[in-house]
Amino acid sequence: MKLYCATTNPGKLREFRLIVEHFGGDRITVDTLHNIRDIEAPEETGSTFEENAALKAVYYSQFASGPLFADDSGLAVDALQGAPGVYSARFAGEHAGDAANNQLLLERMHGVHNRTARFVCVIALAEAGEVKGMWRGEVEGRITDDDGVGTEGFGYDPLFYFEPFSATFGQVPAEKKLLVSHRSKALEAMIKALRLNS
Ligand code: ITT
Repeated sequence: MKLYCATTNPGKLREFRLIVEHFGGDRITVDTLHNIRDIEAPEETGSTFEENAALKAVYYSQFASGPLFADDSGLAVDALQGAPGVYSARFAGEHAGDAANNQLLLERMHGVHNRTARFVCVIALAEAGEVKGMWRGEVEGRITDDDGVGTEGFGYDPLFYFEPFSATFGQVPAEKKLLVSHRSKALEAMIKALRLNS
């Protein structure tokens, strides 16, 4: 089965491909919307990951000739009442990059004792403008006390310390992150629901 994937984030796309290979074997292939950069991105107006995932999947499915999924994901920090949450990609401003977002997070967490946080991923599957299903995955960790460490992954990975690995997500290869990540959990649930698991 061919599924289209709609994301403008190369870090997500790399992980999607790897996760599908891992959990879906040869029963599923992921294709990007080749022209996604030419399509005007929808405004992410939702206040929940579910709302934004559904909004993106429905919107981009108009441009695909088959089922398409999109993910809305982010980091929820307890001491910040769940922020940056759905604003994770634009925490430090509309076009802020990972470095600026990470810098702001460290500033907000300076001197804060409770550092618990989780990554959340919601994947929505849509076809011809209609949502067919939604799956959520989460993983618990802690925000590092220092400047973060590691060059693997993307986004907040260097700041996300995962106790069972004794490392941040920025320090582990993608093949290891996918064994526990929010994105894998959501995508694996979708693959199982579609009965495409190997
Ligand atoms: P698309 O909407 O085009 O998929 P995006 O990056 O704008 O790309 P989101 O709105 O879902 O996607 O924002 C997700 C942000 O959350 C992402 O930019 C990272 O900052 C953060 N994030 C999500 N998953 C992450 C992960 O596995 N590791 C590190 N940071 C992550």
